Amino acid sequence: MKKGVKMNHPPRSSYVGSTNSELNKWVASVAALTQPSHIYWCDGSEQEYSTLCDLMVKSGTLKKLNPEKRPNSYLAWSDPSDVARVEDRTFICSEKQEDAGPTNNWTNPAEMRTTLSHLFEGCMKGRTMYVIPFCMGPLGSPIAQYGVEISDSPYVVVNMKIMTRMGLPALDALGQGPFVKALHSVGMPLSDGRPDVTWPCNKETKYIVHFPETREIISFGSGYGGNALLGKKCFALRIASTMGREEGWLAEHMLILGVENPEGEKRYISAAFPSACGKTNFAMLIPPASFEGWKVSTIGDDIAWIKPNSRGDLRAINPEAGYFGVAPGTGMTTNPNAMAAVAKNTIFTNVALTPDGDVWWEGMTETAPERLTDWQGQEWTPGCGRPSSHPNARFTAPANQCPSIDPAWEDPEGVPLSAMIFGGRRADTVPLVTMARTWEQGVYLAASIGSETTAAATGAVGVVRRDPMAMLPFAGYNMGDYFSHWLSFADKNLNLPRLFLVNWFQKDDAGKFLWPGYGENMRVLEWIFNACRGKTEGVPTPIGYSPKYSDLNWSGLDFSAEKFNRLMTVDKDKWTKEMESQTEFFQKFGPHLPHGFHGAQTQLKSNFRKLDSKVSQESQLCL
Ligand code: TSX
Ligand code: MN
Repeated sequence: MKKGVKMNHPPRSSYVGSTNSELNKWVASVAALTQPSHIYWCDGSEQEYSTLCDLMVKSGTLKKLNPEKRPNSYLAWSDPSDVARVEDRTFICSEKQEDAGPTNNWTNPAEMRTTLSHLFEGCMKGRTMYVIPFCMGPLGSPIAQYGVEISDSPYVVVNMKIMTRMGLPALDALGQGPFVKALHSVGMPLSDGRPDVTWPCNKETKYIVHFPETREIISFGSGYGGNALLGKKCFALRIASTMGREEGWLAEHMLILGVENPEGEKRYISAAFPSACGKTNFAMLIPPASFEGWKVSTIGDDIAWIKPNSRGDLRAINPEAGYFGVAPGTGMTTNPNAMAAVAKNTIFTNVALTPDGDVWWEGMTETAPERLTDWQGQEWTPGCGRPSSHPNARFTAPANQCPSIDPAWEDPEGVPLSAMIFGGRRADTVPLVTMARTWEQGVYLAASIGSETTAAATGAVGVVRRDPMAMLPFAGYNMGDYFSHWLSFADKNLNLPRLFLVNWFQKDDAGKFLWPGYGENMRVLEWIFNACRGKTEGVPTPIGYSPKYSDLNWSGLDFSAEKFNRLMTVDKDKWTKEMESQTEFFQKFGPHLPHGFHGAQTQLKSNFRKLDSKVSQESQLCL
């Protein structure tokens, strides 16, 4: 036996096959197509996790970190060409193109299946095919859903162990029931004894494909993040959003947090933000010292599944069991809870290695270590002009290691939502916080959120890239129909949460952030907590209700009424342009755009006519 083959030998399965005949049939057919050397059924045990990590340490995929600095933790460096989700290679293959909508790539499903079956033929040669049963959501929860990923990547197995309820308990709970088929290959067969590389992937060909009608996912060519950990974006957002539309629930790109006041009253709030707005930071917010007795707790940092219960409450679960968070920018000043969560039992990907076997990334500490090995294995010093970590470097950490984890985070019934927040990254126009008047207005404003582009992303600076509900890359069906699905919740006699719009990112004329953000967002969160309980009125503005300066608790922060009023301004001229730009964006949905959106915009325009901008600003200035 050749050396390379032996290194790739899998651990011994604790079981082979399942009682689910559909699953057994599928595994057999995939094995016949992909021709792996071994088939391994994952049991999800700690022992299996350790064995696979050891295997990857031997093959060079992982480095074991210093157990004194970072117990039971590992570092992976990916291929430089395989560092992020590939949106232009992501497809929604519904029978009709119209059902994928104008914001998704579409290919006819039969045609796509032909393409993929050629790519998958023999694509696991020389590798082990792992069968990974998993549950999204607490095991046995009425809101949870099951999936099985077949993958030829042991890195996927150990990440799925952290990110989902994976292995025998999930398989047992699945029983004979239905499951989402999620097929993944790194797309690099080891034919004829070809040696492996430390990060196998296919540099030429990548496909991230969803078949919403048959609830299947097929991913080829990438081993990274959302391209490969198929329970997350592919299942919990794209496939689940189509399930939710059919079944009357929502799969959303939202964090979920709990807020408790000093009197012990508690509410749960979800929040949707586009990428690079600090969702994980907000989910793990630590109130300023002056907020004595207030507690913020974390249920989830990325995805919420929201389902009405029999009493008409919207109950939310976090379908995930871990955090797959962006490392750069995460540090003791920005997010101490996340730093505690990644202190042990964590897989790091594309961050730098310290000489003493720990990890480092930009923003982890104020001053960089004198010497590092960067994410590409090169020597690195603070002055060398390159970042030590890839900007999209990640940690994979168990959710329950976060000190702010909410006691109810695994409640199978979910937590009841009192408010939903929508935010974007806007230098002006969108105020710090407003509460929508109605569900319809809130849904319209949520569909209008977006972030201003930075030079890095597109070259054009200051152009708003709309990202409705932060779901643009994650809707598994026509986004116009998605808006209608959201609006339909108003007709169901539910206890609907109040909807809020926030913007932490306004800038002054010199380009400086006007709002300190981070923990200081607690001041806004307190107002939201009170507003959704009807404990504070707010001042009417054309786009909803906003707090007066005196409605916020300013203790411990030197922040003037003048600055606050600037952050709260709803400028008529800016909003006239804003609504024109919104209209232009929504035009692409054609006949799929709900009538309610025309109504919402007509209403907004009439509000601006009625409430002259000067009057509304003066009313806000009543201190
Ligand atoms: O996560 C962020 N949040 C939410 C926190 C709960 N970030 C980081 C975004 C990138 C991931 C923020 N950045 C936030 C914010 O509220 N606000 C800003 C903008 C900002 C940046 C630096 C400062 C202030 C605001 N610095 C000082 O005020 C010193
Ligand atoms: Mn996300």
